[in-house]
Amino acid sequence: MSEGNGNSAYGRKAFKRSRSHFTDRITADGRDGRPVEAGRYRLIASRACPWASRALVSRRLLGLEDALSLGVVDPVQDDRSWRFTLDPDGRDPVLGIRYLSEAYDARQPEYPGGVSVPAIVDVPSGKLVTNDYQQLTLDLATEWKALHRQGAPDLYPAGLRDEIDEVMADIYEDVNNGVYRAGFATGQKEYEAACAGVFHRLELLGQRLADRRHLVGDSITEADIRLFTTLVRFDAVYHGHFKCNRWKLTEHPVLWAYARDLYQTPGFGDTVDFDHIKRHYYQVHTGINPTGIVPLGPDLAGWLTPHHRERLGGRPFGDGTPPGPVREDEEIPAQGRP
Ligand SMILES: N[C@@H](CCC(=O)N[C@@H](CS)C(=O)NCC(=O)O)C(=O)O
Repeated sequence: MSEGNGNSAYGRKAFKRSRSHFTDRITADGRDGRPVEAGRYRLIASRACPWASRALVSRRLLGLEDALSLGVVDPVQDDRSWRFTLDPDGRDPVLGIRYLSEAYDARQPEYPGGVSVPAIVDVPSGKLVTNDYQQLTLDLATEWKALHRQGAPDLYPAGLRDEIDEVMADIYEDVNNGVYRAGFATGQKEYEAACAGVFHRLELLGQRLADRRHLVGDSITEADIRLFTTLVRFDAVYHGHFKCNRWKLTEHPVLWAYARDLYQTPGFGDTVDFDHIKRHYYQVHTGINPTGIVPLGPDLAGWLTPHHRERLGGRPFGDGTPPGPVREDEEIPAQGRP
């Protein structure tokens, strides 16, 4: 089970993330019986969830919106987990289901692994295909190429994969998952180790990014997406709710400018809903925040201020171009934006 409602992490001192359960891959050659096909699959995501948000960014950058439709769940789960209460009649308009668990049940009745996002569902059968958040975005970048928009960036270039994988492994361990280990620790020592690890790795990443615009090569890659999805949540939820409070992102000049640069790049900030992020963490993890009170801050205005990272050079989209405007039905409501 993943972190669930936060309470499942208690009863042991260190938080452990379980492995994703369904790992079928949607590929160009359809070797798992799931060929890439426009309109056949639906991505189900929570805008609150950092793992799902990777897929939201990739889908936008690659221009897969028409090929891979999107269902967004309510940021606050109930005891049956993720639900489609943001949609008319509380049903996903394409799948016709009220709970994401229905797609999991259609795949394997009462499977014990827990219901998580991101999830890709096969529309004709209504069955979950994959909730393998680590592989999912790599496949969007490499296997879905035939359906990418013209000018889509190469987010996982063949010649840079070793370096990207290495950077992402450290980011995953110490940053993406490190904040969860700090937040869900129930022992002082475990919390301190995780929290120290978060900031140690962030300092190293800050040094790496001091004189280069992106983490690997000179363009945006999957590594930047994975760091961004944690950084954009940092001050809103990880600093307070998860007690990763040695410093705020806004106090680290390099990482704050790096995060703003990406936030202001089409495909990144236009997927972020700070309202969903805050309500999910503060209302769902009742073990950590029993009152469920959602703080008013932080002030988000800074996200739109100049970052001056162009000075470092780099070509954010390589030989490609930025994505066009967000579809009207996927725009972030005003309360979720700076
Ligand atoms: N699928 C992965 C990672 C994805 C994940 O943890 N997603 C969270 C949201 S951020 C989730 O859906 N958790 C289940 C829940 O909260 O009910 C896992 O099982 O650990």
